[in-house]
Amino acid sequence: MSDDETPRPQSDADPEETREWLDSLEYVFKAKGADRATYLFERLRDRLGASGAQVSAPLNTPYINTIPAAQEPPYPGNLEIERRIRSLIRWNAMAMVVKANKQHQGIGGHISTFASAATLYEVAFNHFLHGKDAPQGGDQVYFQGHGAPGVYARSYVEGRLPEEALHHFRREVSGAQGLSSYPHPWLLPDYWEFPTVSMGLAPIMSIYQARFNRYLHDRGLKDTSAQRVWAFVGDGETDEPESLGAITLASRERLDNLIWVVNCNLQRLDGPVRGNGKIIQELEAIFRGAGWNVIKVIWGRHWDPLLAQDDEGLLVKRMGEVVDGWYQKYTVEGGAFARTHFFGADPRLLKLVETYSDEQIHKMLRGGHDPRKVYAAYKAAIEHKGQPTVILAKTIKGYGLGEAGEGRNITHQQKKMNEHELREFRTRFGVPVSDEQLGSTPFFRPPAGSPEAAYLVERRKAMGGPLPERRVKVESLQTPALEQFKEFIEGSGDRAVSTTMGFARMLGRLLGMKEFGKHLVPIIPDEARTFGLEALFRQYGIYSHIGQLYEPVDKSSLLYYFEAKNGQILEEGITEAGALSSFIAAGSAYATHALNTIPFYIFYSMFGFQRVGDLIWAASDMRARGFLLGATAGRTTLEGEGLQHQDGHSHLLASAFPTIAAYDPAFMFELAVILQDGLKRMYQDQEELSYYITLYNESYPMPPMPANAEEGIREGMYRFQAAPEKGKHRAHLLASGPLVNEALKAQELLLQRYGVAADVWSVTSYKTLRVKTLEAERWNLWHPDEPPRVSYLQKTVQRFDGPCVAVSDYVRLVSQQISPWIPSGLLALGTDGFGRSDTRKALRRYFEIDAEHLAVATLYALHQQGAKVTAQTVRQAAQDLGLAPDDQAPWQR
Ligand SMILES: Cc1ncc(C[n+]2csc(CCOP(=O)(O)OP(=O)(O)O)c2C)c(N)n1
Ligand SMILES: [Mg+2]
Repeated sequence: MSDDETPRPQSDADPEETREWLDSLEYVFKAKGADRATYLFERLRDRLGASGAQVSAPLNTPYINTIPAAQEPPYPGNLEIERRIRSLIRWNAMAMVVKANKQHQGIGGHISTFASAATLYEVAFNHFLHGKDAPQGGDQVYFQGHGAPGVYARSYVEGRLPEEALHHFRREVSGAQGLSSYPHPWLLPDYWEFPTVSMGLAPIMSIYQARFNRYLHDRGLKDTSAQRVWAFVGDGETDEPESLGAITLASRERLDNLIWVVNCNLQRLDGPVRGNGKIIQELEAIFRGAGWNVIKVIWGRHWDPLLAQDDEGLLVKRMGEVVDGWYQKYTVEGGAFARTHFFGADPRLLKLVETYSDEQIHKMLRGGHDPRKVYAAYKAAIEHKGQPTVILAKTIKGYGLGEAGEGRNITHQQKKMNEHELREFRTRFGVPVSDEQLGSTPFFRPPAGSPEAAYLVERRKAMGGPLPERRVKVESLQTPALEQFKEFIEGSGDRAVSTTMGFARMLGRLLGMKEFGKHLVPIIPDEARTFGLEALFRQYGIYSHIGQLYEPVDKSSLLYYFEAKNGQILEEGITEAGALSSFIAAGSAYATHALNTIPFYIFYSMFGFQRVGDLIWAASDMRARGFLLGATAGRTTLEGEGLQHQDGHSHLLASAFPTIAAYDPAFMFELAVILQDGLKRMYQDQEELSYYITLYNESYPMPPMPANAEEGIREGMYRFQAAPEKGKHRAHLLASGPLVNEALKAQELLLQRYGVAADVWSVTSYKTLRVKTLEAERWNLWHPDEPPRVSYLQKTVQRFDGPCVAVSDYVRLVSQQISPWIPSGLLALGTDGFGRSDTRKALRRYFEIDAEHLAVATLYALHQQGAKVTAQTVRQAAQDLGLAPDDQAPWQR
C-alpha cells in the first residue's frame, strides 16, 4: 500500500515509554473525561510546537464512525415499520423510472442515486425535517436533484401525490399531472422550493440561505433561531468548485443552523469518485480544516462486534488503507472476494470473520444504510453548537439493485430492469407485489388504515406537515410612487453625473424611507467604492453576526467601515457566486419566509451573466425577485479596462432568460421610472420576475424627463428628441445607454451637414419590445380571423418615415432583436468583438459606434433605401468625418 512518498512516523524507539504515556492518557480519559484528555493533549502539542518541533496536526481521524457504538442514542422510531415504508418508497421510485422508460424509451430518470440515499432521507423525513406548520417554522431542505424519484415516491406513499402523477414523471407537457424530472420550483411551484440539479449550486445556495436566515434574525425581521437548512449533496458533486468554494463562510459565521449530508456512495456518473483514494477522508480533512464539525458514518451495526474485538487496531488499519476502488469492488464481487481480499490481508483479520458466511460478509451494512447510525449522526448534528456540520455517510450506489447495477460503473444511467431483476428487488425488500404483477411494475401504496399509512401520517404531522412544500403567503407591499423620485425626474441641471451615481442616490433615498427602507437588502461583492456606495457603510452598517471586534482604521472619518450585528448591507467580498446566492435567498424570502425582502445586487456587469449565469438561471427557476444591477456596463463606456472587463453582451445573455426584465437606461429619470415600476410589479403586484438593469460610469448632465415619456420607458422605447428642424431627408436613430449622447451629436451633424432630420429615440429595453411583439404575433397566428393585435413596438415604428439606425454599447444582436418588425429594416451598429483598453472616445471610434460612424451609417441607409443620397456622398462623408475604415471588422481583430 505504501509505495507513495507520504512521510511515515518514525518507528518506536522505546515501546515501554510509549506505553506509559498512552496509559496516562487513557487514565485521564477514563477518570476525567474526553474534554480533559483533549485539553492535555493540545497543551502537549502546543508545548512541542513552541519548542520548535515540527508538529503535524492531522486533519483526519481513523476510517471509522465518529460516534462510537457505545455513544449511540436509542432509536426513537419503530424501526420495523420504517423499514417497510422505506422499502415501498424504494420500490415506487424504481418503478417510476422503469415504467417511464418502458413506455417511452430514452425518457430517462435515475434509480441508483436514491437507492443509495433512501435511508439518509427516510430517517430525516421521520425524525428531523420540519414542515411549514412546525411552531418554529419549517426547515429549508435541498434535495439532491437526481434523487427526485425518491421524493416523489414518498409523497405518493404519503398520499400527497396521485398515482396519475407518477405515471407522468418526466412527461410534464403531455399530462395534466406531470412531474418535473428534477426539483424545479418554476415547474411545480407548490412543491419544490430549491432547484438543485445543476450540481454545485445547491451547496453554495444552502450556505447563503443559512446565513440569510441569521441575517433576518439579527436584523429583527424574523425569528429564525430554530429553523435549519439541510443540504443533501452527492460525493461527486463536491468536485464542483462552487460546492466547496464557500464552506469557510459557514464556519466563519458559525452557522450551526446548517447541516450537509454528503452521500458518499463512492461513485459519480462514469465511475468512482476517488478510485485511488478515499473521498470520505479527503472531505473530512477539507471540512475540518475549514472549521466544520465533521461526523463520519462509515460502518453499519454489523461491524460493531468486529471493531469491539479489534484490540490491536488491525481492522481499523485495514479499513483505512483500502482505497475506494476496492470497496466498490467488494460490493460487486460479493462476500467471498471481500473475505479474501479485505480480511485476507492478515490472518488475524481472517480469524475475526471465520464464523461468518460469505453471504453475511456481503450483507454487512455500510453506515449510510443503517438507520441507527444515521439517526445518531443527525441528532449529534442538530445538537452541535457554534459550527456547521457535515455528515459524510458511506453508502452503495444502486443499493438493492443487485446484478442490475449495485455498485457497478453503469449504475448511474440504469433505467431498465428485467423481470428477474425486478423479482430479486421485490423479494429483497419484501414489497407486496405478486410474480404475476411484476411485469407491469405496479406502484404500491399502503392502504389507508394500515400501520404503515398511519405511521407516515403521524410522523409528518409531528414534524410540522408535508415536505417538500413551497408556500407563498406574503402580503402585498405598498411601494413608493414616482413622485417620490422627483429629484431624479427633474434632472441634474448642468451637473455631470453617471447613472451609477444616480442609482447610488436612489438607493440611499429608498433605504431612508420610513417603513419601506427596511425591506431592502443591498448586496455588494467588494465593489462599493467603485460604485460610489461607500456612504452606505456607516449609515446602514455592514452585516456581521458578531458585530465589529476591532476599531476600523478609518474610524475618524465620516464614512468609516462599520460592521454591525444589525447591519443591513451584505458585503460579500470577492465572490459573485456567493453574492448571487444571497440575492437568491433574499429574492425568494417571500416564499421561504413570507417576507418581502428586496435584494439590490450590484456588480461588474461583465461578471454577472457571463460568470455566474447558471446561478441566475437557478434564481429564475426559484422565482426570485429583485434587482440585478450590472454596473460599469458597456464595452466602450468602461474605458481603460480592456478585454476581460468590458461587457458588451450581458444584454444578449439576459434576453434568453424568460423571467428577467432587462433594461439599458441612458438617464437618471429613466432609471427612476424603471426602478419604481419594478418595485411596484414585484412587491406590490407580486408579479414573479426580476430585473436586470445596466448602469454606466460615464458622467454627463442628466436632462429632465420629457413629457409623456413614462410609458415608453417602461415599454422599451420613446422619442427622446425629435429632429429640431425639417430637412431634405428623414431618419430615426435608436440609441441606448450613454450612446444616446452620440446619437444626439449625430443628429446635429446630419442636419447641419447633410440635411437629414433625424429623431433620436432612447431604447430602454429591446427585450421588452421583442417579447411583447412576439406575444402579439403569436396571438394573431392563432386567431387569424380576428382583428390583429399590434404591439407597442409595432405601433411606434409604423409611424417611421425614414430608415432606422440603432446603436448601443452592446453587440448588434441586442438591437437586432427587433429587426423583423421595422418596416424599412434596421441597420445596427454595436460592439461585437473583444474589448480593448483605451479612452471612450478612441474605443467608440474603434468599434464604429461614435457620432461620425452613426452619421455615415445613416447616410448609407438612406442611400440604400432609394433616397437621393448617392454612394459618392456616403464615401465622401466618411472621408470628411475622418473615418478610415479598416478592412478587418473589430470582431476579427
Ligand atoms: C453542473 C452539472 N454537471 C453535470 C451534471 C450531470 N450529472 C448528473 S448526476 C451526475 C453524477 C452525480 O454524481 P454524485 O454527485 O456522486 O451523485 P450520486 O448520483 O452518486 O449520488 C452528473 C455528472 C449535472 N447535473 N450538473
Ligand atoms: Mg456519488
